[in-house]
Amino acid sequence: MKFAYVIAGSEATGGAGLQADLKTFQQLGVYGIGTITCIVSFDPNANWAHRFYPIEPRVLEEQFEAANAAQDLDTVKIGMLGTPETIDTVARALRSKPWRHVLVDPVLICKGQEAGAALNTDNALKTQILPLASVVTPNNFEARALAGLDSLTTIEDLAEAGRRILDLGPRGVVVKGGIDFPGPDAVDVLVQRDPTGAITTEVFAVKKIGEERVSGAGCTFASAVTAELAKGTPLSDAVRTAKAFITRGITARVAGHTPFDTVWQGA
Ligand code: PXL
Repeated sequence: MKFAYVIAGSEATGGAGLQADLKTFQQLGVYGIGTITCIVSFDPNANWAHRFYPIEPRVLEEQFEAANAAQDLDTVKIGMLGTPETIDTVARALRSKPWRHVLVDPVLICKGQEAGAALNTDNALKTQILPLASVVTPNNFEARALAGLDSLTTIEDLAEAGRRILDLGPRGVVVKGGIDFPGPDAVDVLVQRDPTGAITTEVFAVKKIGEERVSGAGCTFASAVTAELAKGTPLSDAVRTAKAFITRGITARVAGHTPFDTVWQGA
């Protein structure tokens, strides 16, 4: 059995966060184990405003202890952390043992949330979590924030953002253009630094499936990469598989009474 571990937030509608991560792990044939950092419960009577509850650090540590006592985990995905205190706790836990892969999905805001609400959280993520990452998967907004660039409108911009984020420590960065990227294609750029220090760039493009955001897409993509890495797949092939997986999941998206459709991992 191959195991994939995720440290992320619970999302009450089932569309994103830990729920999307575990569904993705299952679908890609790895045994998923999750540790909850926070609960996002939303308010359906207030336009689905985010209601956010951090998990007490001690409870987070206990989950980490139990997960890692139960199985020999070496591949972890980090999703939404939420507060500087949670980031401290997760950074300490990650440093307590060696990992083969630490994939960080740098969730800065959720769809529909106000941008820039929590600058201290963003800064803590950048200074404490990113240096522990082997792979980072920022979306267009997160890549601009982390790379300090105003706009990403060309493939070269995506690659430049990726190179700047490589300087924060990871071996690989997948910059996702998403629907904000101009043109008919959903373009992702993988930038990797090999052991000799040489930087390679690969472009993954498929036709966009509409121009609407789909909830859980980022979480699902990052957990698909994580599941593949857990199986021993090289990063470039893991990204290719994850891109095909999210393309199928978005094509088969599920509507609800929520502002955004959500990914169907079972497609
Ligand atoms: O899609 C980003 C995201 C990640 N994790 C959790 C979330 C969201 C967005 O709502 O709630 C827990």
